[in-house]
Amino acid sequence: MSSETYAIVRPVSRSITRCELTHLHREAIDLERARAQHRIYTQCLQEAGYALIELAEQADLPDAVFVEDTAIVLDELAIITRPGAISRRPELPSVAQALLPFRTPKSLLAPATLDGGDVLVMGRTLFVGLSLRTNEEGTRQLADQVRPFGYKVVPVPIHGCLHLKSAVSRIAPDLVLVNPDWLDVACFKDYNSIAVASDEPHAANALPLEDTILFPDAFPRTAESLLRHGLPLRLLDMSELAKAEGAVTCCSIIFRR
Ligand code: CIR
Repeated sequence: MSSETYAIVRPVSRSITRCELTHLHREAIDLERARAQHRIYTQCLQEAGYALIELAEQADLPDAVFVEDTAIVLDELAIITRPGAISRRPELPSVAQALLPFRTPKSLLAPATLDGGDVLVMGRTLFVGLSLRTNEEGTRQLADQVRPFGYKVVPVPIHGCLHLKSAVSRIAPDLVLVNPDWLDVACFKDYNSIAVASDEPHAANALPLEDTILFPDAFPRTAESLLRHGLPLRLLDMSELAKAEGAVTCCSIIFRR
């Protein structure tokens, strides 16, 4: 447990039914169910010992629950992103405000675009997905901001999914969970990796907490494989947020004081 670890979260907006969708067809989202699922998610963060910073609901910003996309917070600095979806840019000021007591947030300038879901931090290496949301200029500006602190940025082209972290996520310091169909796994050759079950392409997004890994209950074969590797899982029903193309990393920004 670490009392010095924070998690920024935001309730599900009542307008989530109008969320951005890129690779999924629109399906009815049950707002109350989405909110109940999100409450359990935030409870898990609290149980892990993280201090919650709960932003106000942004009723008219459909995707505002997916705070991950709005900021990259490292030990030394925070960067407010410039999301590729214009509808998401009004989410930024409240996140920047919440970060002010901890970091002086830097920003990215047009024509850069970058979503937090495209940034996978593995120690001092930041893998950045080149996606429909994040462009090369976003990657370049991020690299310029973090280089003075000893971080290296590695661009990773992705295809078939929304964000880099739809295709790969960190489940332990030297271990990633990956969908090899959506990126070139050679980019992660310096790490151990576990592939998602071939019939569960959306299973590569997991969120490691202090003593457990948050993982959607929709992917039983991948979950079984993770358990076989001795990894502790906390299974969550994320069905409603998944219809908005969200998953477990998207709903929080976790950082140390
Ligand atoms: C969007 O398309 O922006 C939202 N509907 C989903 C964002 C999910 N965020 C994430 O994976 N980091």
